[in-house]
Amino acid sequence: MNRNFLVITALFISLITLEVNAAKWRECNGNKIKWGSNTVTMHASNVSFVPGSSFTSSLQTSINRVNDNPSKFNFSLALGDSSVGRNNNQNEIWFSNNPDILDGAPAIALSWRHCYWLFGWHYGIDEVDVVFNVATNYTTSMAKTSLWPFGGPARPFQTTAIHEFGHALGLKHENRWYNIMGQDWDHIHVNGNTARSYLGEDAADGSVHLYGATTGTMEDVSLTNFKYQGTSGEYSTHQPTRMYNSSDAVLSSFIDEGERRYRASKNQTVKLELTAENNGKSYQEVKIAYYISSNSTITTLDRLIGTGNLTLGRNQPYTFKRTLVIPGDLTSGNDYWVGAVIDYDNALGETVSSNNATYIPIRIN
Ligand SMILES: [Ca+2]
Ligand SMILES: [Ca+2]
Ligand SMILES: [Ca+2]
Ligand SMILES: [Ca+2]
Ligand SMILES: [Zn+2]
Repeated sequence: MNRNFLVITALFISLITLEVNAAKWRECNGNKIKWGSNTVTMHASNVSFVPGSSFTSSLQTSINRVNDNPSKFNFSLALGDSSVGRNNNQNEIWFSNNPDILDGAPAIALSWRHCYWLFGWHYGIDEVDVVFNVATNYTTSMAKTSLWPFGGPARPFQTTAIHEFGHALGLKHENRWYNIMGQDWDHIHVNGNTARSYLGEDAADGSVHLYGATTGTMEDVSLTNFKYQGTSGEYSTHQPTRMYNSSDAVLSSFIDEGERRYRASKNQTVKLELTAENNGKSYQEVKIAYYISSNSTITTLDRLIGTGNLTLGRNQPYTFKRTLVIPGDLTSGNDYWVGAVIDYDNALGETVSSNNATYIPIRIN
């Protein structure tokens, strides 16, 4: 085959790969539309976000989670704004019941941008307002029993806020992978009884595409028991990861306290499915260990049933299956949790280590 043709083909493929390995943003004649500064202040309404209230602390947590990104960009949050409005040259956050703003949405990020040519291209984000709908049943609780993805009654405020601040950072909706810029409320981490909101690998990668990698240190790998399901318009939809038999058939199961619990037998060879993410700056080769636990909190003190290695670039979440054998000395009829801890040997200095373990519930036949 012609040598030049091969080179051109390789270049073409690498360009395509770059395109698919990315979150989505707006462009102006090929330039990514973003803030002109790497630090942007959001001003919270003093009526909607009373200092000391649970929504105010939840808002600060959401900002912090977005700031757990490996790019140069950070938001800062200023409380006590006594006057908020659209297109007033201030970035603001408030709760509203105004259908002209929300059009039925649970929340919206309104952004004003410029893109024009005047002896060169001029482009950027000028203002973003994030408005939450007072009619949405938000909760600031991260207790599983409160939250939609675990059978609870309310939508997690933090996941929706992180999604909107993702827009404020410059990201558009993304429906190709498990990611916060799709359906936000089941983009979540859980270990034990408390869930945790987070930005996630794809949006972290998007932040670096827009603003460049931080010159400081930001490394973070994580596990979650959610994965990509499909698309709903511009949004990705997500579902819990599952347990399979050795032939990749999903094990029989039932819903137990809002989560799917799989039926497994002693000595059965099963496949545990989880999603691993690299939310940090650098490519990582990390160790992972698999455990069986008599409660839903997986730690390195639980019973070890396997170890392995993962290589994780920062691009998209990696959903994988791992073959494990259910121990023969478990008690029939009892509930257990099969889980994993990524970086169990703590070899990696991480910004966040509370997102390294997760589980899938089982009951022994
Ligand atoms: Ca204001
Ligand atoms: Ca404003
Ligand atoms: Ca445990
Ligand atoms: Ca971590
Ligand atoms: Zn959105």
